[in-house]
Amino acid sequence: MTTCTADHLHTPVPVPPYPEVPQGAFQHGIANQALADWVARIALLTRPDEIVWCDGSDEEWHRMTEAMVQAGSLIRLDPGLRPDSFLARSTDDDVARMEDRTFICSQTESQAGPTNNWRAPGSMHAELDGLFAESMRGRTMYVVPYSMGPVGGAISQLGVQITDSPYVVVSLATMTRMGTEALREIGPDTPWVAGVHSVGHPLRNADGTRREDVAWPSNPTKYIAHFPEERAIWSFGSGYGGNALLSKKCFALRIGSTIARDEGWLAEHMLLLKLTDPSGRAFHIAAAFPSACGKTNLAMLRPSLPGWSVETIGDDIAWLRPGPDGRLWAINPEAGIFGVAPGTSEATNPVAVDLVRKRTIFTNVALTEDGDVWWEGKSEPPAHLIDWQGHYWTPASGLPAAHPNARFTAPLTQCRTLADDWFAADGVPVDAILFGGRRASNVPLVVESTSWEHGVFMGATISSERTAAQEGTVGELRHDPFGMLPFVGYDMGDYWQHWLDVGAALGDRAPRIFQVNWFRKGPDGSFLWPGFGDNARVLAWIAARVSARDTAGAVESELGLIPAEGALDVRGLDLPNRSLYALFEVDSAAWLEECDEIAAYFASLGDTVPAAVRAQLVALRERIGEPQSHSASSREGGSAGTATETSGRRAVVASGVAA
Ligand code: GTP
Ligand code: SPV
Ligand code: MN
Repeated sequence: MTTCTADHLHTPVPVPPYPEVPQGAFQHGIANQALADWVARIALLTRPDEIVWCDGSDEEWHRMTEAMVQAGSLIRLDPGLRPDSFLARSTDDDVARMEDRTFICSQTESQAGPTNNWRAPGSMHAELDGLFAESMRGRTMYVVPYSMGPVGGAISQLGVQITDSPYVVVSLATMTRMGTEALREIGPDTPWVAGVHSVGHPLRNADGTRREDVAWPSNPTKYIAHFPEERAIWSFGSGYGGNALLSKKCFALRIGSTIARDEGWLAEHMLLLKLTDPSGRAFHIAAAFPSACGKTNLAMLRPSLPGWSVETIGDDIAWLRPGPDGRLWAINPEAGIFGVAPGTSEATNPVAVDLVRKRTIFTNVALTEDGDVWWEGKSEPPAHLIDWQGHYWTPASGLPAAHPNARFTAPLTQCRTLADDWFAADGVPVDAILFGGRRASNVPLVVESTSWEHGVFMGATISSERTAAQEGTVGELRHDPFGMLPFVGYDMGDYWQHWLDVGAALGDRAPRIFQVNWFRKGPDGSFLWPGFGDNARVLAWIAARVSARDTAGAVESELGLIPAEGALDVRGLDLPNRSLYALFEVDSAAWLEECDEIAAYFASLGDTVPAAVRAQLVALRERIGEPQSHSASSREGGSAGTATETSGRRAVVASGVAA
């Protein structure tokens, strides 16, 4: 077995004439025979004009982005305003993850469970072979090796994606540790996850005649198919985000969750941050929120509380594994941020604003007259723009200038709040896990679970209003357990049981679990909580709770432990008592309805829902008891005094503000 050198990896391997590609033709330098054979087999199927092994160098990134500018698939932004930055515009049928085109092809349908689309692996492979047949004619096939997590780290994993999209290659170069170093890690017996991706737009017809390329090639037929037993992903027809960057949701979460189940760890849709209190004590916090519900923002939070700091480790995915010391250790397996652009501003997320000042690929944002980018919420709308579809736009156009799921792709090393911990090969020990969603009603600002089982119940019962991150109706409330509804690669009930098992193994070394909700609304429809930098106030309470040996700072509510009087620092906030009360109000009637709804949801998941999770629902219903007729009127009343009449326990929170 020869070792690999960067030299030959640079050189395109000539492929034609077909079909005499010898088995292992691409193995020179590749220590793993299965990898060499797989590349040859995919080339024989898809028939590209050439094969390029990507090395992950700066030179490669600049060469490829420049070629895409020449080809018209990227627009270079003004080099003075946004150096090394580009705008890509997708077609309007390829703007978000497509959950109805996403499949888990496990051996049996019950392994995939009721929340996933399932297809038998044999029939899916047959259909995909038909679609991929000669799908890369006239194009370059890129072989993209990458490491998820620090190369060689205890929690890290390796992957290789084949793609015919240069946009995907330059995105993966940012999003993962991509290139020669990762390829070198794949020894003769090293496991790696295989990803095959084609946009499905060959540049030559079957008769050899030329077919025009377009700025955003794609195919009306789309599949994002996962084969957990093979540890393989096949994606056809889409070039966007999680559909096409197979390292992200496909590998790190869907295939990752099945590997994690088999090996006793957790692959989660979580941000990871380091919180430091004024005394210098550090806490590591992981938080799972559904798509477009605030992970990137929380990971980069600028605390409004003096003396506190937040450093970023990850903003979307965390892999958590019990360590030799019996605690739960976590890494961010990614190297970049694929963040939601709309809503990002100096006021909401100055760190992200700074992150995207250079070397950033923007997708589906608007273009300004001077060659910069714009999106809703960035600033006052300019007088005119070119919108995300390339059309002239003015504020009177009545349509968003940027697509609501417009995104930026930038390296984490550009994040000025990046924690040194991101580089730590074996990750960080986790002190607290947060579950949250976008809930206009019912769910309080923060609640602490009373046990791991109760925390798993909190994760299992997350509901959230749909966002633009996936196709579907925005605003509709849907269950999204652990923020993982579209990302668990096996049966949902079995996944909950796996969480219970991991907690049991961790015992009293397990992180504490909390539920948070930044999105509760008042009667006038506006957010009750200022959010963003003020979320540090909630983190500070969580840190205090993690440090506390007893229930100091907390009181019981029907839903779990909430801040005691004065324990949530709201000094300096313009927050009426009425709002603080409403943020923690437990409306019994609404919660009994929610319990019925949860029971129906559990029933829809079948008999794999763990008994311990069902028992939590029974206990919750008992704690809530009969509906309280006066809860609605006290909400209207709006003073701490009125709150006292409703519930002595919650009143302590409300009176804390006045103090
Ligand atoms: P994915 O990348 O899709 O997984 O999203 P995410 O969970 O990282 O969400 P992100 O932080 O990008 O936030 C999505 C949207 O929610 C943005 O428009 C934010 O401005 C908004 N948002 C984030 N945090 C808060 C908050 O504390 N309060 C309010 N009101 N909005 C928030
Ligand atoms: C999400 O939808 O949760 C994202 C964007 O983070 S994507 O990479 O497209 O999945
Ligand atoms: Mn996400």
